[in-house]
Formats: sequence, C-alpha cells, structure tokens
Amino acid sequence: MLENINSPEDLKKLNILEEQKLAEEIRKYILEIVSKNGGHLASNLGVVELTLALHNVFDFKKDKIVWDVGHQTYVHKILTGRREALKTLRTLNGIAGFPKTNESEYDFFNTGHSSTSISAALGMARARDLNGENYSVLAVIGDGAMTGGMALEALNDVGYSKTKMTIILNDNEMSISPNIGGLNMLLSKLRTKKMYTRSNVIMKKRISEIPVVGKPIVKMVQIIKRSIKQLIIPKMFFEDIGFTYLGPVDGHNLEELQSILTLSKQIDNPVLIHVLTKKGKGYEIAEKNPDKFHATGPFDIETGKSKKEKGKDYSKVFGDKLVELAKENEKIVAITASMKDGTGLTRFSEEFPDRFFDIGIAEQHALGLAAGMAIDGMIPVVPIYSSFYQRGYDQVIHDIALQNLPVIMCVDRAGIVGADGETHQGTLDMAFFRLVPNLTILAPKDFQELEDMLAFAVDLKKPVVIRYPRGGEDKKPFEKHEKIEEGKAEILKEGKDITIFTIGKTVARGIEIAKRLQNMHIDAEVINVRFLKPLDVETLKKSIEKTKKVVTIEDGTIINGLGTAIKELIVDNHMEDVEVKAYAYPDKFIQHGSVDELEKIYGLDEESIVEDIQKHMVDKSTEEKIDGKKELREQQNSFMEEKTNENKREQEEKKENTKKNKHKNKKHKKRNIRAI
Ligand SMILES: Cc1ncc(C[n+]2csc(CCOP(=O)(O)OP(=O)(O)O)c2C)c(N)n1
Repeated sequence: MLENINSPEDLKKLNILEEQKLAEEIRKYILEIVSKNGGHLASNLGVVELTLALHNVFDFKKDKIVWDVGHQTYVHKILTGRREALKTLRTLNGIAGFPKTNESEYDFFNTGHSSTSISAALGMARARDLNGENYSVLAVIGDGAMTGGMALEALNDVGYSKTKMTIILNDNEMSISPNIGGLNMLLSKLRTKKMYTRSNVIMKKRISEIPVVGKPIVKMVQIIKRSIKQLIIPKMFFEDIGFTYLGPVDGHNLEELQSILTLSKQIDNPVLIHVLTKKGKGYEIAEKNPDKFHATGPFDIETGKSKKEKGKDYSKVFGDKLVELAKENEKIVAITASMKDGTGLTRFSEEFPDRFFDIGIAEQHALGLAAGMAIDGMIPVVPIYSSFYQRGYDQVIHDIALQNLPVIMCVDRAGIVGADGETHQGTLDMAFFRLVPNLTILAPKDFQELEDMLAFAVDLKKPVVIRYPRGGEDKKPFEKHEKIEEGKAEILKEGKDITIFTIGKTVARGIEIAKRLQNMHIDAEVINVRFLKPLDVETLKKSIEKTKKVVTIEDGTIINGLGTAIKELIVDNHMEDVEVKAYAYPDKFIQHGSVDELEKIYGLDEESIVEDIQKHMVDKSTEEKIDGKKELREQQNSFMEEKTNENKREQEEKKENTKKNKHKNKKHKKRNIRAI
C-alpha cells in the first residue's frame, strides 16, 4: 500500500480498510527508519491516523497546517512525496527531523521549538482574511506544548478574535515525561467525558440542515446544553474563551477523526478539536516507555535496546553533582521546563521531591520563578538547553541579571548538537549572554571542571551561566585542574610562538592542535579561558604580548563570543601588531548532520584548524625560522658527513702509510742484516 502513496491525492483514493492497512505499514516504515537513524519515535507513532485523516479531509495544496514542535511530522512527510527520502532522515543533506519550508510545498512553517503553532496559524488566518481568500488553517499542538506561554497567549487572542481556524489538540497525556499543570488537570477531566461519536455529529448536521428552523434549533440546544454543562463539564473553558470545542475523539479511529474534521470545516469561528492519542502506538516497547522513545538514537527493534552504549555525559555529571551539593545546602532547588531526564535532573527529583519543580514547557516562567525564589533566599538551579534559553532571554535580563540574583543558569546542549539541526543547535548562547550586565559566564573543559564550576557558582551568590555540550568529554579528561577563581583563566601549556585561547568543549582540541604545531616547530601557548565574562584580562594580555599571534577556538557563533571578546581586548588595550584568527561557526543557522561532519564543513575540526593556522598564521619569520632550523640541520648533517668521510680518508691514508713504512723497514732491516 505504502509504495503507491506519492502524494495526498493517492491517499484520497483509498477506502477506510485500505487506510487502516496503510496506517500499519507507515508505523512499520517509521520504526525501521528511526531504529537506524534515530529520531522522535513515540510522537510519530501516535499521530499516524490523525495525519491520515487530516490529509484526507483537507487539501493542503490550498489549506495550511502548522505542526507544533514539528517533531511529529514523519507521517506528514511520507504522505507528501518524501517517502523514499525519509530514509535519509536527520542525516547531512537528508530529510530534516522537523518541518522545513524549503523541503516541501506542504511544509508551511518551520518549527522545532514548542508552542509556536497557534500564533503562526492565527497569523496565516488573519492574512488570509485580509487578502480576501478562503481556505482552512490548522494548528496541531500537543498537550505538552499547550503548557507553553506562547500557546496560551495565542489561545487568548484566537478565541477573542473569532477568526476561522482549527486547533487540533493532540492529547497523549505526555510531554516528554507525563504532562503536568492545571491545564493538564482540565484535560484529564475532559478525557473521561463521553467520547465524541459520529452519530452526535450526524444528528447535529441533520438538524442544522432543516430549512429555516434548523440552525436556530442547533443554536438553542447548544445554549441550553452549555448552561447545564457549565455546572458539570469543564469543556466550557475553551468555549468560554471563544472556541467551539469538539471532542474528545479517539485519535486512532479514522472514521471518527474524519467526520469530526469534516464538521470543523463548516464552523466559521475558532474550533478546538480534542484528540486523544497514545504515544508510541503500535510498538509495545515505546507504548510502555513513551519518554524513553520520545527521542531516541539507533536501537534494536526486537528488544528496544540502544545500539550505542550510552556513556557518562555532561547532563548526568551535572545532575549527580547537584544532588551532592543539595545534600550540603538545603537552599538549592532545581527547576525544569519539562526536560527532567534530558537535563539530568531525574535523580534530584527523586531525592528532593520538595525542592524539584517541573513547570511544563515554559522556559520564561522557569526563569521568572527562579528569580522569585532567589529573592527569598533560595539558590535556584535552572538547566535548560541552549536553544531553548532563547525563550527566556528577557527573564534572564529583566528578572535575574538586573536584580543581580543568585540564579544558576545551566546551559545544556551548548554548541553544535547535530541531527536535530537548525532549531536545536546551541551556537548563540555565548553571544547573547555576553551582552547582559551582571552575568558571570563559564564553560568547563571536562566533567570535573563542570563539577568544580557548579560548586563555585553555588558559593558565588550572583547570577551565573555555565554552558556545556551535549554528550561526553571530547578527549580523555585533563589531569590538571586548577581551583576555580572568579575571573581567572588557566594556562594549560606555555609557549612562545602563538597563543591558543579556547573555552569549554574545544579546550581539549586546543591542546591537540598545540601538539601538532609543536611537531612543526611552532611553540603554542594554550589558555583555558574558563570565564567568558569577566575575562581574565591580565593573563590574556600577557600571553598576547608575548606571542603577538592569537588563535581563538569556540563551539559557538563567530559573533560576540570568545573571538570577539579577545579582539575587543586587543583593540581596547591598544596592542599593536597582533595577528588574530577566530575559529567559530559562521553567522548563519547551522543545518542538521553529525557533529563531526558539521565541524569539518565549518573548518572547526582539529585537522582543518591546524591546516588553516599553517596557511595563514605561519608568517615569513616563522617559516624562515623553520627553514633556518632545517638549513642549519642540513648543514650540520653534511658537515658531519664530510667529517666522517675525512676521518675515514685519513685513517685509510694512515693505514696505507703504515703499510708502506712497514715494507720499507722490512727491506731496510733485510739490507742491514745482509750488511751484518
Ligand atoms: C521551547 C521548547 N522547549 C522544550 C522543547 C523540547 N521538547 C520537544 S517535544 C517536547 C514535548 C512535547 O510534548 P507534546 O506537545 O505533548 O507532544 P508529544 O511529543 O507528546 O506528541 C519537549 C519538551 C522544545 N522543543 N521547545
């Protein structure tokens, strides 16, 4: 069945039984691909029927759809001409794990971050109305994403505006972990309500079709029902803020889904359809562990076991150290915006349930909440992925930094993250945090330094940002760990020809690069900058004055990171004749691919940096120095060679002479004997 589906038109030719069969095939296909490439499995298995129904009822050649987060669009991609291409999912130049407008005419809005869909869809619907056009606009949003402030702001606007659009609330009771919050309490009451059935709709439709009196009757019945239900059924929340609420509907029943979607098309006001789905549907292992299979690396389908053994990573090191610190300091509290496992807080949540707060996908609120707790004597620790910190930027500035509050902001997944691509690469955090007054910004070179920095941050009593990458240490851990002192860099290797300034993950690379340069007779000094802010101006200046050649390496954007900080330092201190080369990601959004591939593409791997330094930084004098040394050695060698040859010659001559002399003496002796 699946082989014949090349566009939504092909789907529309199928009958319901064929569609059900297709749903099964799609699940198998997604399972096979994700088990090889990794990706968001459970959410996609949960929306197979919903996506089929949407493409069956709507025509996305003219209608528009925005997928919230966008991690659940594999089925949509399969149905819209990307079936075969999906085999390249999340690989370099392959199909992205999220909707991309440049990938297909059926992708209308790029997503990756949560809770944006309702705003975008409302924007499209308003533009449609202003342009005098007529088509449907939909947003598909999960119950997890609905906890985000932006989604709630948009709901508030849509309901009031009365704009014709449809929100599909895909309720699987899960964010990544089980969903939380008051809205979830409301939804759980709605879930237990009698399911929507086709007969309700058919009845409603038939009455409304009775000429003249039909529509008023439906309206009157609705008013009466509403006033009675207001007392007992909480669906009124949505209706009261301006939506027609339809549902709940079984999200795995194709017929029910198609009829409720068809009905929604006839309603001219905002509609919210409450769809109940099961995360991981059809793959038992994922159904039982929806959080583990929310996003996964390659795994074995039979057992569900990961193909790569998961080693220790920065998030785990962070979480374990935080537990240790929290045992000693009862003021430490941890806040997560729905990323308990991802950020390493599971142990903390178990050991200190009263000091742990999962507040939903609400980064802004997480940081505002932290500020409030800090005011009243707590030490809040808030680990958020780098790219999601973008959400809470004003809270960092206005709520935390401005009041100089001791909030510890841990920036997980900082730098390049790989396969999740543009929306998830954490390349911007150093740049945007560096602008903010009062922040201390640190990045550890290895696990132990993260532990040390965390302990340092707890004692600092100021707002601190600690950024660390996805995964584990780059190379084997460092032996040397100087004590963390505020604003102090660490000199890891002294040298006189060139200085390598680096921070965080790339420190290990700096050391390797220095070793290679040494083989080329370039003596590099390596400085672990540690504090992007405040910079250790004295140490850095001293090294620059010594070598006059500076290289900066960082896992972030070229704008306003370490490279910029060093350039500013050189200019501000009127340091002349200094050559600088900054290695960082360019000023663009970085596509998906493996971390290794992306580093190579952007010239940030060890090999490329060494080559580039050799090409651009090794100037005439160093070359001459190298050439000079070579020449000297060559001269020495030929001198030695000549010397040995000369010695040999002399010895041979001597030998020859002694031989001759012996012969002469013999003759002489003989003559003498004769004479005697
Ligand atoms: C701003 C932001 N914060 C966090 C995330 C990480 N994240 C991706 S999906 C997800 C859960 C989404 O839950 P839901 O909307 O219910 O969708 P489901 O996966 O359950 O289908 C989270 C927290 C994100 N993408 N964006």
